[in-house]
Amino acid sequence: TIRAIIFDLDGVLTDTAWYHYRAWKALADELAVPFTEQDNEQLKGVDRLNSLRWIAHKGGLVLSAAEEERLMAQKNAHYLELIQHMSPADLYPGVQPLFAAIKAKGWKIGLASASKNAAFVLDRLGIAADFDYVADANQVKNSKPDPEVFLLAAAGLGVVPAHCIGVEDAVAGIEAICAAGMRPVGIGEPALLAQASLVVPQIAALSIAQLQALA
Ligand code: B16
Ligand code: MG
Repeated sequence: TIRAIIFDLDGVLTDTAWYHYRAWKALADELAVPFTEQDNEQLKGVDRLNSLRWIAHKGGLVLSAAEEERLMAQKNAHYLELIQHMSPADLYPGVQPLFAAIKAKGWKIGLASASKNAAFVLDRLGIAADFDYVADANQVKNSKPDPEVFLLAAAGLGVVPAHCIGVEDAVAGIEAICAAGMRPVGIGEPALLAQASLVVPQIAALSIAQLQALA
């Protein structure tokens, strides 16, 4: 039985992944570390500190705690600037009808995001009120692929993980869903998200019938 669908935010409901990429790219350029869109795939679902450390490691840089703080603040300021003008028009097509179908089934809707900016983005997208529970990076200690944020979302919804489906675009996110004991649905490349029970190219291609069939 399915009782809840728990969504990742960036790359599943909206394309903030692109804005994260642009903000990290600008920082990497400044640090003279080569950084491509392919590199950025590795950072999807990875929290801010671990993303910075990944880039520093790629460039062979060792950063002090103070430098890490400064660079994270700089990246986030740039990212916030980029997402200021987001609006309901930035919601991926298909999200609203899918949410309506989920509610019609009586299933709950949760969020499990590695972003500290999740609440702001939900607000800009005009979908904050659709969620029965929102779990984000402000509440958890361990970043995806650790299952903590998905487990927190399930607990907040009052649904046991075995009755939840998690929807993710990131490799680390699919791992987190599996580790939480939920059924994983991937958005993106089947080759990249091989651990998922079902992979669709974008959320518009995900039907309630496909979710029901995972029961
Ligand atoms: P912030 P998600 C993740 O969000 C992004 O995929 C990842 O690229 C980003 O580094 C992370 O949030 C942290 O975001 O700097 O805003 O706290 O995909 O788990 O919704
Ligand atoms: Mg994501």
